[in-house]
Amino acid sequence: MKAPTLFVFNISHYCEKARWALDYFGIDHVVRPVMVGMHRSIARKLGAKRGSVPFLQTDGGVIAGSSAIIDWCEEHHSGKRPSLAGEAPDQVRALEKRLDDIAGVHIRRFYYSEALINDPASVRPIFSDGLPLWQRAAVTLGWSRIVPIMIKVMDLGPEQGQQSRALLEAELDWLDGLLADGRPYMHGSQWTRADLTAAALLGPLVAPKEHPMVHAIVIPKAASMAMQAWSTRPSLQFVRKMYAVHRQRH
Ligand SMILES: N[C@@H](CCC(=O)N[C@@H](CS)C(=O)NCC(=O)O)C(=O)O
Repeated sequence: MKAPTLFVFNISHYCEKARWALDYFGIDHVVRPVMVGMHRSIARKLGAKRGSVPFLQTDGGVIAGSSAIIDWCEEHHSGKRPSLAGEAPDQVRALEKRLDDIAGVHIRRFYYSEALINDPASVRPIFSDGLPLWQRAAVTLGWSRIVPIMIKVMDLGPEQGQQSRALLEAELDWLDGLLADGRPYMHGSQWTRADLTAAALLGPLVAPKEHPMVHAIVIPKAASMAMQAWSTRPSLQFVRKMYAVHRQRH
């Protein structure tokens, strides 16, 4: 099998989720940062049903979306690492979906609503790192046109940022509550895809040292204050622990 290629935005926490799954299962792969704006046409050309990153180019076709990529890993790993499905796969998937749909979306909107509105230049480097030279130049020259599109597509703004902050905080309350009985993982006694998802999507709030990308993100003031205020929450201590124990890189 040829090593699959994972197409990513460096900044994307959903991409970190997919990358972590590939690393966890020990599946040799290439990580390829893709230029914002070109990602959809590349995905389409490869035959992906969805244009968002992450997508994984494999011998057998393209796999789009972090959950589908975990499914693919489950089918293609060498069997050396335990499955991430957990003891109750449907319940584990429901936890994963909740994290994908709420925490993942609102942590991103909270961050970009401050960073892209107040200091868009601080976001640009992470979108050009790792690209071929001409694409880096295109991102630099086109950034002032890319930013308003991102603002529109993600519905960013000061009010939206506050709204997302509140929704994110409610999800942290929920996760704190779930972990309050001292359980080691979100469901059952095994490390599952729900735990990996929680850690990858909330990782930017914690900036764990094992994270391959988060240290390149410039954190704006309100986000940084929230990170400090939330740092002792059980949910974020859990994220730190998941990175320390389970995030081996290959
Ligand atoms: N639920 C999807 C979310 C993927 C997603 O939202 N990706 C963002 C980057 S964080 C993206 O590609 N946005 C640009 C686009 O959709 O064109 C997953 O888990 O893969």
